[in-house]
Amino acid sequence: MALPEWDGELTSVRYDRGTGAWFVIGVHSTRLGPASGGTRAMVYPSPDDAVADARRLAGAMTLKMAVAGLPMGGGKSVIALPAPRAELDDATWRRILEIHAANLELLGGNYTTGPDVGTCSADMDVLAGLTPHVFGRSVAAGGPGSSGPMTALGVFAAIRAGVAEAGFDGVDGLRVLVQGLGAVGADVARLAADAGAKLIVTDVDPARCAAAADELGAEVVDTGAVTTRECDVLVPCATGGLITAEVAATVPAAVVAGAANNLLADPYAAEVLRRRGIVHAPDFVANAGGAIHLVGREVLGWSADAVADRTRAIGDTLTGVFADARTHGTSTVTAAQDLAARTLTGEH
Ligand code: HCI
Repeated sequence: MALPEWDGELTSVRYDRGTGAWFVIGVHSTRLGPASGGTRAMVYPSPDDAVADARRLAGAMTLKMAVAGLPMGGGKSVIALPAPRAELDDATWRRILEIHAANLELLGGNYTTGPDVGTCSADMDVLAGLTPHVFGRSVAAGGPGSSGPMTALGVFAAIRAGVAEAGFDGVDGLRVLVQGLGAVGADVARLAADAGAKLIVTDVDPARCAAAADELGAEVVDTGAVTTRECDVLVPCATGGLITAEVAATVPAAVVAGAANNLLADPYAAEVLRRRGIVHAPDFVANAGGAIHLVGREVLGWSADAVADRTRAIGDTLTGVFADARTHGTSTVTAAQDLAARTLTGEH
């Protein structure tokens, strides 16, 4: 395997012959506290891709925690599955969680996991029976439950801040295109519809689109149209990598603000968006509501109301990031990275 340079602290990689799964944990930084970030379980083209994804996602978690003011470092787990999760039998999935829990135990609390793409609160309940280094158990099991609603609330605050920065007078009447109607995207769509947006939606699952059309009056478009359909606000809530430099140069939106981690396929895309005057809410700022929920409830002892208040404050953080970017003539990603760096180096 090629070993490109990485600025993180540790990567653990394990292959299990019995299940055919690869287990990767990227511990990017423990500078502000124990590393933390979810467990992503999906099929990858190769184990190298899984390692690269875990490292990139772990790095984003470090920035997310720093900007959100949470006393945690950044990490992420990736389980590269031998087949899509829906095709795995229960015993195989259980065995996969057992091996993951054993890896978490080996890291001894320097990394705590939680749910991410491909895992849910019920999986955290299983892990929590095997290791204490788990956030996000179900409410029934004594945990704080899904982080989806708080992630969505924070993304909606980011949309509002982005819309204001772009010179619009609120979300009412704007064309808001939501890509991905999973736990987060479906909630964001609901919040946008309640605020009077003209909703446009797309998802790989036609049933989810039909539900959004029914319940929210959304217009449904083809998944392929997401970067070419004209809209005011593009809200990516599927997996990352949507915005390549080429897409950044052509996407017909005024604001880009969503939940997907690692939205930019190419860091240069942020600069392309800036030059086109497109307001871009960096993913690691906009989608921090989930981390605020888990760390707020489980580490800091915050009430649900306090978590919601801190999550809504993502809008104010972004307003500051947009102003910094304008002042210094940088992309919003650079401005948000600088904000994180000031916390990480102890400068305020
Ligand atoms: C994320 O924001 O991508 C994951 C949130 C999270 C935060 C802390 C532990 C697990 C997951």
